Amino acid sequence: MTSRSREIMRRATELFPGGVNSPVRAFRGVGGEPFVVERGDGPRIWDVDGNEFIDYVLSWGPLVHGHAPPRVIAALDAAMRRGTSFGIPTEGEVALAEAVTERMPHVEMLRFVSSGTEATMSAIRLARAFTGRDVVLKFDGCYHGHADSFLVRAGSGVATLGLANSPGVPQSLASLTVVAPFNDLDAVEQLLRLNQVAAIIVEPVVGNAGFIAPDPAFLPGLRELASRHEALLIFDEVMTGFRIALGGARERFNVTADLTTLGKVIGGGLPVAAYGGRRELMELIAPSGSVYQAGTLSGNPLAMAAGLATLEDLSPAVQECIATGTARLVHGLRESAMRYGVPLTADCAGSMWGFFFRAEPVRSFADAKTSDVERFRRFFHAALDRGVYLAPSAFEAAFMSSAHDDAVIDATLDRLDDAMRASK
Ligand code: HOZ
Repeated sequence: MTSRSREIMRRATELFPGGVNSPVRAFRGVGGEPFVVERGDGPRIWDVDGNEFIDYVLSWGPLVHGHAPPRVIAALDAAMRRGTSFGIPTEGEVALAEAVTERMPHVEMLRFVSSGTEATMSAIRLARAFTGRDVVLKFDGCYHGHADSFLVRAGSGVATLGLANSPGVPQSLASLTVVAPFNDLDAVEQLLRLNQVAAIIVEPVVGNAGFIAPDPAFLPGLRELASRHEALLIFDEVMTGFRIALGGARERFNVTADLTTLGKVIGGGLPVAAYGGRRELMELIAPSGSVYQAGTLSGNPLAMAAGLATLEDLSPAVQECIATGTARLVHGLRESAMRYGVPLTADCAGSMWGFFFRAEPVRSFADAKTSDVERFRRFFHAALDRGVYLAPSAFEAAFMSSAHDDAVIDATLDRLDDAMRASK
């Protein structure tokens, strides 16, 4: 790392735990120190020392059109001049909600919040109120934000740092969360028999334990089991929403959840998330009903404008084009690994992708943990040295944007091929 980044990180370390405002950014999963970013443009970012990187983190998913897309910047500029926050209804909230429900008709009604954690936390409260039950069923390695009920065998930073759970979560609350392995319907059925489960919450394609796709029978099986045991099914689509398909998991897998949580892409890089679903459920939220949830900056006009401009530019043709580029990148990565005899499994869904250094497919977090994390670290740094920024953890998905054109993908493949060779 060059000097300005190092100097800023030295100051940051005095001010923030680990020098960062969200754990995975600290590079603990790969070693070394994070660089400090100065700006982004399309598929690229530059650090404060002038180094350029092709970016596949994309702010951890939101930037489906890359950095500073002109349409989003123009929408923000116009919104900002009208005022930055009112705490009163605005037309922008309605316009973004209409854009969401048009693409995801099963989300009949929704509530905007400001982070994915707020969305999942609120969805669980609603599920508990509706069913009159307390237990939540989640999956090993799935991450649903940092609310107490979800910090039980979670993915993302929790997995990256090798923590099982988090101190500070009362045992009485943690005991209300039961955990099954992803892709294991028998384990789910057993837990449903033993517990009065309010909701099953799942990332339909896991992105917080690395990228893990569901077996074809898994999501339909969850739907059937949830209905049979009168539990709600919650798809946490904070990461997958508008990425695995414009209509999310319902469109891609033909399975409909009772509640859906969204985030990342719906804010176009500003802090927006949402939870929504069947009208009968959402009507229980205050002030229609008595399940309380509120937020000063919920539906913030800047965030609504950025989200709307992002979705308006994400036509089926654009989505298809990003997905094609993603598949080409993943294919090229597999070829590189084969060329150098490196065991690698790589996969994608729409504009979300990932890989593990392991020969066999990964179906669960237990599988993911047997991948060669040391090799991942070497590969991450070799890629970074060659100007490709991947997520600094073996347990995070990667993303693609409409700004990554064929030339950018070709350049990436050349650099990753060299990184693969160098990190053997
Ligand atoms: N939980 C995010 C990735 N799954 C990381 C967020 C961040 O560090 O910004």
